[in-house]
Amino acid sequence: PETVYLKDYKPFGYVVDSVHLTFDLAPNATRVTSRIAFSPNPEAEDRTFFLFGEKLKLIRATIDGKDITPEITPEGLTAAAPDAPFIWEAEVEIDPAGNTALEGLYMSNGMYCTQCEAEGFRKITYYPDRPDVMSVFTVRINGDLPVLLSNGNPTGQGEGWAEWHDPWPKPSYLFALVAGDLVATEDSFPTISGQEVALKLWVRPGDEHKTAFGMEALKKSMKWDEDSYGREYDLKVFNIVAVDDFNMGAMENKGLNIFNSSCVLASPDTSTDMNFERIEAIIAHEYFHNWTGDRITCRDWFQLCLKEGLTVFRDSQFTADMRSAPVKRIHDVIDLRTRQFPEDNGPLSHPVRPESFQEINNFYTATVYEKGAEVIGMLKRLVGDAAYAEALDLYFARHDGQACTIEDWLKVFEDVTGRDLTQFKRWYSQSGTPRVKVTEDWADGTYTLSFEQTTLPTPGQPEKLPQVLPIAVGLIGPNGDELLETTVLEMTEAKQSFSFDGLPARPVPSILRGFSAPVILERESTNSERAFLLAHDTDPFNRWEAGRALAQDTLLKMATGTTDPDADYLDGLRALMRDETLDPAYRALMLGLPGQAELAGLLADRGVTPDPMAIWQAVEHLRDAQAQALGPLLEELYEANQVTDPYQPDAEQSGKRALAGALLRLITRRDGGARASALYAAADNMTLTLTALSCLLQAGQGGAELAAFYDKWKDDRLVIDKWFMLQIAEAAPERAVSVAQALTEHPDFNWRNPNRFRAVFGALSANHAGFHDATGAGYQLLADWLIRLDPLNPQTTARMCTAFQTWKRYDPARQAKIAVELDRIATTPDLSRDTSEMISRIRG
Ligand code: DPP
Ligand code: ZN
Repeated sequence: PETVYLKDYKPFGYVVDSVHLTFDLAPNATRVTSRIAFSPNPEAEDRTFFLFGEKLKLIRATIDGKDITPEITPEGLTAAAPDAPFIWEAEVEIDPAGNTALEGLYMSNGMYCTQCEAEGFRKITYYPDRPDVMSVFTVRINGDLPVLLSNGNPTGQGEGWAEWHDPWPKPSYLFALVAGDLVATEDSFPTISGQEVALKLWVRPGDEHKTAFGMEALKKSMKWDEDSYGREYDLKVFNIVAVDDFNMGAMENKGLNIFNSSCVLASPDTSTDMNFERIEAIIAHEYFHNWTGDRITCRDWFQLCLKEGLTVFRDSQFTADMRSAPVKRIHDVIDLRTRQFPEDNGPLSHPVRPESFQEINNFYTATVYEKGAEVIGMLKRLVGDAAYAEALDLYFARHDGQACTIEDWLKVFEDVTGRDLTQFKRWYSQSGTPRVKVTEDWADGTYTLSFEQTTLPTPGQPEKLPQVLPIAVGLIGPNGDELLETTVLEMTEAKQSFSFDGLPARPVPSILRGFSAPVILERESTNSERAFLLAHDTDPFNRWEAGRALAQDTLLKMATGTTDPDADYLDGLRALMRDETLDPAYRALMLGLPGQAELAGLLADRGVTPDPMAIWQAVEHLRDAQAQALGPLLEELYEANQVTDPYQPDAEQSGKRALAGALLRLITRRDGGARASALYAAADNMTLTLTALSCLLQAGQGGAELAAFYDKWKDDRLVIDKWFMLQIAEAAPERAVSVAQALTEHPDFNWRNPNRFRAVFGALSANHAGFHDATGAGYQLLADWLIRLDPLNPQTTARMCTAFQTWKRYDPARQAKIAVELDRIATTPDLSRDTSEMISRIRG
């Protein structure tokens, strides 16, 4: 496969002045007629007229009305075009019903829908399918279906047809079309300047009861973007459509967002508190793209973080405002450590702005998205809130309607602040997670913190340069009083010291407050110091971090020896659980432990080969110790955190349920499942039902409940996804693979549906000790199914290959077993470009 490089960027030889598309829908033979006005691009030298096009049957093509015979390859066509404005017309035939890759125009349960990001539009018609070619689209859809939607505003409709016009120039990846038997939940939103926007959330008949929450989330997002960023919506309608078969979470097509149904449909009966929170965030994310993505888009796909990092950052701010800011921050850091750190420190490591790729779909990663958002958070911390706001205003004013680069983005910050961001830009070009070693010194009332940063080599980048690190620090006196409020130290050198004078006593430092930089902090500390911070830190993130560090330390010792759980940790935990000033969601997080895969990574970092079973046992042992240490407090708090009001998925109620749920898991270790059974019987919402069921499964029970659950929900695909997932997630390590294997034989295992495939294999790979079963059966099962899915859906297959990315950390026997599976996948005939790129990078 061919590699594409950032350094090779060249503008397209022509500008697209307008696009008219006509779709004559038919499941296996849809006709797409395009009429495109091109004119020479004064910014470009090369006038090669190449249009991307894949899996298209060209019926006819004309330039200025004259038939032409272009040269056609599997990637596109080349034709002789005038060095003057001209009209291109083409008619192609495509096969939506046969499109299992879910890219381009495809069918899902009888409805037509599209996914064009990143390079799906070329499967719809011949086009300069690249984000820097922006144009105004007019679309006519002819089809015998009641609802026919495209981007922009509706301009006409009748029996079997509809026309749409999108006045905002856009790249083809933001094109969308939906046609089907759909019903809408309708509402409206008055924008700040008084424009009334019609809001419609389209679903299949039968799903109407799951739209209310999404609609509210949309209105909150629209309001928030006006209030926080001064961004107003710019069309008469905003459509959202829920689709069952979708590779990603959702897509920000201009005026017509298309969502994986799991990321928009919600009801108390069928969705958990976590689902609600995630849906609210994704609706916000896609809506926010209207300005950061659609109005201002990316020049090329290397700049993906320009829209994704910024939009993730914006949706995190939104969730922090709607719910609890500290809880959101902790969730984000857990997610970063779970998904991004392994990527950044393994064979798939790549910069936030990659410099080459074979298949762009493989770069919709935690690094581009989540580390990309962290980079913006650091920038904001460095320049301050006011300058950040000013820079964003300038960004919108200067670049509206353009396809931009990271250079454009950083320039607005330089212009507003007068700062030189040359060194900061390394965050975009250098891959790998910086490690920051901290040492300290105390003499004559002066306290000195010394930092040393290093980043290990990553693929293609043997040498690393120092990065700009905003390190938020506070100092706490021996009596627990804060001696220094949060102060941001700006580290730019490889080694740097910062001193604090006039202190009455040697302080305890609270470093990297709010996780002010996405780094790995390495500091010698004692458990009594951690316990002190757990009790006294004023920064809620670092307070949680102190508890986590205690848990981590004790788990790592337990996983490699026969130590007992640490008493400081258990004492500290008990004190916190009693602290009624702490909100329940926060206390629930305090009960959490580092993930088992994360622990394996930490051991590998310390030069110890992780044993997945030993890690699992250590976690089990510590859970038992938590249950023991909290004793009767468990029941007491469980009772105190019952929600008696009618169900609401808001922060307050969800926090209580999260705490009660975490407590119930511990109670189950003591009562053998009696309480969990009672809860299962009484539960009147999905959050409680799943809490109870997972407790029962963990206790080795729940067979009857599982069967009853299936009977009750067998017609609800999203709930049945949970049923698949839960059984594998909660299976004991020695059973996980056989449970997953049995579920692949279940009649409801529709493996062509990405959600169902992920329910099984996402859960299996997340069951750390189960997936890494010493027999290698987990590796083999996953590889079998990746090989099977690849010819149908390369994108979802390639994504799931990441389950193997950490393989080099394990023992030689496991590595050998994984190597066999990686070879087997790599040598599969006709392997997709997506999967072959992933496997070759993972093999290293
Ligand atoms: N651009 C989408 C999103 O992140 C993913 N295709 O919202
Ligand atoms: Zn996005």
